[in-house]
Amino acid sequence: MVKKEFRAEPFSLAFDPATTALVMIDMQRDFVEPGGFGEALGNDVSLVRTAIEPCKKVLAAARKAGLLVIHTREGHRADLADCPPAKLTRGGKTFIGSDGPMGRILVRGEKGHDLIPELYPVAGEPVVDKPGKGAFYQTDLHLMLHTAGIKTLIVCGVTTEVCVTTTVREANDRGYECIVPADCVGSYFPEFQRFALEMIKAQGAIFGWVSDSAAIVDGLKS
Ligand code: TIU
Repeated sequence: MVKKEFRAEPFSLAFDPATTALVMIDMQRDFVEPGGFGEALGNDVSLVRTAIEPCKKVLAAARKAGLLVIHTREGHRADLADCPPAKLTRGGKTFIGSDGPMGRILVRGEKGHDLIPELYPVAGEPVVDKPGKGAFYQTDLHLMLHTAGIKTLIVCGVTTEVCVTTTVREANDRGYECIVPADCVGSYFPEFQRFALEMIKAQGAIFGWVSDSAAIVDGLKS
């Protein structure tokens, strides 16, 4: 066991690179580029694009340190049979499955559903397709992490208060220790970004730890 530490709040997090994975949540065109799901919902995607550069640094450091790296994508089958009506239609409006400039919104195989080129997976990095907001719901993520003996998760991606924190809560209940670098997660709502991060680390790390990209890179190098 190699004992290392990430600087974090509310206190440092001890980790072993052999049992630590980086989970990159939904860094898809549909959320971070114009013309996708995020913009269709009325959001300004420039607000979440700030996470891209810090994510690049953490991804490079994780690859160099030999960490397991897993990417997730939110999306649905082309026939939408895995998209419950409660998710499909909101207030009479349907976005998922409708045509957009990057193909059918949030549908697997379409351009908008793909991961952004800046953070594209390399050979050997699993990609988890998820129908929900949480990355554990109806996926094989837990099985892969458990099989690899993973105990600690570095969780990056978008959006902070939706898919990132849903996944952190799911992971925490399954026994993983999660650390979220604040500059590597993005929200369309600055106040939600702030409070989502506050909630994770409150009450003595009730769901996990909050840090930043520099602390993750330093911790992996140390
Ligand atoms: N709308 C929004 O903020 N997020 C999502 O719908 N999905 C993810 O966060 N990936």
